Amino acid sequence: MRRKLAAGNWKMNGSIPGLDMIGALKLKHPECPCDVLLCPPAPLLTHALQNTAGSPIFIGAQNCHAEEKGAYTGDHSAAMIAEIGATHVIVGHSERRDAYGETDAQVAAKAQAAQAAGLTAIVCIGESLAQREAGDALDVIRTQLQGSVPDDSAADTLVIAYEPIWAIGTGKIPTMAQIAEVHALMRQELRSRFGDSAEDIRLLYGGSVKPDNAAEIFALDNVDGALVGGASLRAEDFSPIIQALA
Ligand code: G2H
Repeated sequence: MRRKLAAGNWKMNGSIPGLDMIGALKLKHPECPCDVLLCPPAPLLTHALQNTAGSPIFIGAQNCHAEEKGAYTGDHSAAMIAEIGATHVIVGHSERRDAYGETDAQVAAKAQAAQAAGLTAIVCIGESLAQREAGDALDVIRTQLQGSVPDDSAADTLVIAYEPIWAIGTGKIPTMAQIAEVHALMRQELRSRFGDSAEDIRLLYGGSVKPDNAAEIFALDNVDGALVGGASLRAEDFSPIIQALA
């Protein structure tokens, strides 16, 4: 049985006062109905960890370097994220693939580094609007999944987030049939690669998840939760999404 996951990706948003929303979530979720993860910007990670001490909320980073250490100004390693007590890291978000030219191979290397450091890697994949309109979405997903997920991934250190690029921050979402189709494909691809353990890998949907569409998305087969951007910044938006997973 896969435990559902509500993951918040704050991107380059938030502040120390903004972390007060964690307190609001704690009050509302003394016993979490699902796993809850927040990924604030790196400078806020230690503050977020202090805020969640004693609570069931996990804290993760939004990126890591594939190397353990070295002359990589501005970067941080997976081991550093793990050392401060964070448990997850997002890799391969389309905003990083786009802005920094991250390739599937680089994403796989980051995911591998994360897993080696004891973190759970949340590997993001998703097609562009042009790819969707050209009828290539499933091929793109298959290729990204193959190239971005390390071969030796264990199910408990791997989460896949399907985020169609055209749905990110736009308020548009795919049809439920499209989401279900991609998630079924991902499960099938993972099954052929990892066998029975693929049943334990959590598959998230991401892209304009809001309180008013969460329940419908979460009712779909193979959707084990969401990677939520804008709606994870405020407790009043994120709480109903968490509740929709209960
Ligand atoms: C997709 C998502 C979070 P939003 O990037 O990963 O953002 O929910 O704002 O579309």
